[in-house]
This record gives sequence, C-alpha cells and structure tokens, in this order.
Amino acid sequence: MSWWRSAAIYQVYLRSFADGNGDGIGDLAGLEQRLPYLRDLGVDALWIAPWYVSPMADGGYDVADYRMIDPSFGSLAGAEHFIGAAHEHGLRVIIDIVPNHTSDEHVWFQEALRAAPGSPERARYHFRDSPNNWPSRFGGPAWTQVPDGQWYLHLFDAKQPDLNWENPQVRAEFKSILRFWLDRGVDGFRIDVADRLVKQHGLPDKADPGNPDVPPAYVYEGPGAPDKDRPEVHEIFRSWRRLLNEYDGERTFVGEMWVRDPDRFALYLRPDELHTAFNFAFLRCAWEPAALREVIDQTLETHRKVAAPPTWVLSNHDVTRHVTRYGREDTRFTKRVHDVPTDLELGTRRARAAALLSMALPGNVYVYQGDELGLPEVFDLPDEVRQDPVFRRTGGRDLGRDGCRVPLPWEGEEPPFGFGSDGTWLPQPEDWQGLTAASQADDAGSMLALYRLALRIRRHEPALGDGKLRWLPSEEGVLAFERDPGFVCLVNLSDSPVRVPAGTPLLASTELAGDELGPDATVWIHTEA
Ligand code: TEU
Ligand code: CA
Repeated sequence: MSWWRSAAIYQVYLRSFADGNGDGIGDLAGLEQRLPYLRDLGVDALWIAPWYVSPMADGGYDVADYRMIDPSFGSLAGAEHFIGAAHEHGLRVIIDIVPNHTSDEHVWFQEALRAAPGSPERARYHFRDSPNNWPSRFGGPAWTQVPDGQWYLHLFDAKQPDLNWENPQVRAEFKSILRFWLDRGVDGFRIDVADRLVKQHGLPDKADPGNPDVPPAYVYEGPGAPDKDRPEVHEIFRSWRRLLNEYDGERTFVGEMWVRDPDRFALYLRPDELHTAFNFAFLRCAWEPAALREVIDQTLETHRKVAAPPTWVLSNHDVTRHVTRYGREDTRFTKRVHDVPTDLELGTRRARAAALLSMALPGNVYVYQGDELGLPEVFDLPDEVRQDPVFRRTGGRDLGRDGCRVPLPWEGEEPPFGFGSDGTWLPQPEDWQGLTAASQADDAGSMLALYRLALRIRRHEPALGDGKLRWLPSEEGVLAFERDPGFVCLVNLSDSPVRVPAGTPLLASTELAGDELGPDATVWIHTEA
C-alpha cells in the first residue's frame, strides 16, 4: 500500500522549529540536526512550510523565487542535503507550493509594475482599471492601486498579488517548478489554497461581500462564489497529476481547501487529481460525542466514494492550538480573541484523548509541531512583535496567527529554551520550562511520551492506518469503534468514568483505574475477539 494512504505526517513551520545558527529564526540546519528527534517521535513524513526566498510578509506564503531557498533558512544546496538526510532517517519530505499568488517582490510582479496597462506582463496577474467588491481574506479590500491608477487583486495581503490562472505562462511556470523540486527528490507537495486559483471569468462582484463586523477570514461563502472553488480549477490539478505520475508513483499531493460542502470537497480527490486533502471539518469540530461522530462518518463516506484516504488534523499554523481550544466552553475553532476563559489542564487532557482518537482513525494523521509537546496558544504577545498581516489588516479585532507559531522550547529553564542563542523571532512565554522536549523526554506521563508511544504502536499495529472502521454500541457520551476485529478505540467524552471492554489495554491517554476509563480520555485495547 502506498505510504501516503496511512502516513503520520509532521508539519514543520520552519522559522519556529529549530535554529541552527543562533539568529533566533528556525532554519534548515536546525531542522537537520533534529531529524533524530523526528525519527524517534515515529512520524513517517514531514511537511515543510514554504522555504523559498520571501520578504516574509506572510511567513513565507509570499514567494519571491520558487527555485531558491530564503537565506534565513539556508541555501539550495542545504535543501538538497536536507532531503537526502531526511530520507536516510526514513522520513519523506512534502514541501509547500503556493500557486494562488506570488510575493509583490517576485520578478514577474516587478515587471508588471514597470509595464503598461494591458501589457503581457500585467496579464500574469489580475490588473483592472477599477476594483470589484471582493474582500481580502485577511481583512480590508482585495484590491490595491498602483501609481498609474490601475488596481491589482490580492485575496490575501497586498504583498501577495494573485496570479491569473487563465494565463498559459502561469500554468507552464508552475509545472516547471513542480519538476524542479521533484527532480531534487521531494516526495510531494502541499498545495496552498488549492480551491482559489481560478476566479470566475471577468471577476464579477460578490452577491454578499460579507458582514463588515466579521473578520473576513471567517466569512463562509457557499458554492457559486466567484473567488473560490470554481469548476475550472480541476483541470489544473489533472494536469499536475499527469506530471506527477511520470515520476515513481509514490509522490503525492495534499490539498489545502477550506471547502465545506463534502461533495464539492470530494471532487478534488478524484483518482486523477489530488491524493489527499486536509480535513478541516475535523479540526473545526467541537469536543462533543455526537458532533465528532457525525464528522467522522461524513468524512469516511466522502472519502469512500472517491477511494481516497482521509486525513485527521487537529492544529496547524493557521488556527488556535487545540490544547487551548479544548480548554474552553466553546471547543470549536472560532475567533482568536484574548478574553475567553481557558482551562489548560482540561484542554491538555482532551488533547491527549484527541491525539489517540486521531491516530486510530483510518487514513493519515497530521501532527503540527508542538502538538507533541502540548503547547497552548500564546495570547500575550506585545502588539509590536506580532507579524501576522491578519492582526494588522483587521485592526487587531482578530489577534492573528502568531500565537500558534511561537518557536519551540527544546531545553533549559528559560527563553530561548535552546532555540537560538539570544532572542527568538517571536518571544516565548517565560514559563515553558515544563513543556520543553528535554523535560518531557524522560517523563512517562508527558505529552511527548504519549505521542512517541502512540506513533510507534500505530506504525506496527496492522489494524491502524488506512482501512475500515466499525462503530460499537456504547454508553451515552462514549465513542467506541473497532478497526480490524480485536482492535478497539474507546473515547470517553462523558463526565463520568466508563468501563473498558475486556482485553489488553495497549495505551490510554490517562491512567486506567482498574477497568475504568475517566472522562475526556481515550484507550486502545486488544479485545478478546
Ligand atoms: O491559508 C489559507 C486560508 O484560507 C487562510 O486564510 C485560513 O483560512 C486562515 O488562516 C484560517 O485562520 C493558507 C496558509 O495556510 C496560510 O498560512 C496563508 O496565510 C494563506 O494560505 C495565504 O497563502
Ligand atoms: Ca537561524
């Protein structure tokens, strides 16, 4: 079976993972030094956030050169070396490709600025004499004016002009970029905002540009919106899949689409398009038994129809960390604001339970760096250090995503916790000494120990990874399912202890009391089948 059907994939947000040269910014040298950590954690693959040359207006999702590594991260030779080293550690490498927009510092956009309205240089982007009513996903209008009076479209920050995918040069260029990295040995691509590449021809106004009181990143627009999920986008991914299939069959695409309608989502996963896509329905779901069961069933049904393996995602670099989400009264992923009471002990207990749940479900599981350390969201960052354009463009109504991107604590008693030698690009909380990788490594009760054990079992247990799931009858507030006969996962979401079925418990997210599992906990059991 292909590795991408069952893999545990670790998301590396490079500038916050590990610092090799001491300047406070994560880099490839730091990542390479920590490959043994990732191998020992037990993941199968790494997904690396954009590592290309970038002015970092959006953490590298604003690419100025798709064939060069940003100097703060290393060099092209360093990237090639890293790919080889990762492979030697048994880790596949998925890189991020950002096809919806470039940086405004990309040579194409610089040429477009110098060229005249109507020129071929401008035709690679969306230039118009007047804007339409589309909002930017990061807040404010999606249009910025240039000195000669024309406007250009940017669905994200003004420093991220959208490419025009009706332009054949744009299509040819990205195929060439895919080949450039495939030839250097990468195992796959995570496709940024895969559903937004193609816009409705003519860029018509939106019927409902959104409620001005809601930060635009949270406005959901249904099917038929002119700026997302257009049917024409599928032809692009079909041509990319044909290209990928020229390589050795084990390379893969994972799509990032915030498309809510399951049937429209499934269209991207047809056998001649993307192999997998992130399951944001699971990420958004409340920590409640009925809601979780519904999302799991919906996910399995959607993926069964197209024979694609599901993915299970709890956190990433765009959302409030789930230890924090699960410690709140409303456990769903909602707005990022300061003043929501949060019980981190409860959130951590649930995060442990959720980790075992997600790893027991069919398909792929994603781990966002720091999940394995149980890191919470960081809220009290001073305004001046915040870098996410979401914070600025919403006038601070949305705190933005810096709080889930704080550099990892590796060791020691105080910042920078083994990350660099001096200050880190975002400050770490003073009190993270108990969350460092070093302090958790030898503590059998730590989040890190749980992840290591769970990932090891997941790798060796034939029932886990892709395959079937069968629900078992259970008490109210309890989710219980069997994978292969004899492997059971039981999640207690009620507020009282429940009895564990007879058999051999393999791993539990909290200690079992006799044959009872406490609230907000998960256990894996080999039952006497
Ligand atoms: O995010 C896509 C996206 O739509 C985001 O607006 C997302 O919905 C939001 O962050 C949720 O809070 C991708 C990348 O993951 C993100 O980091 C980039 O900023 C964005 O694309 C633009 O490239
Ligand atoms: Ca560095």
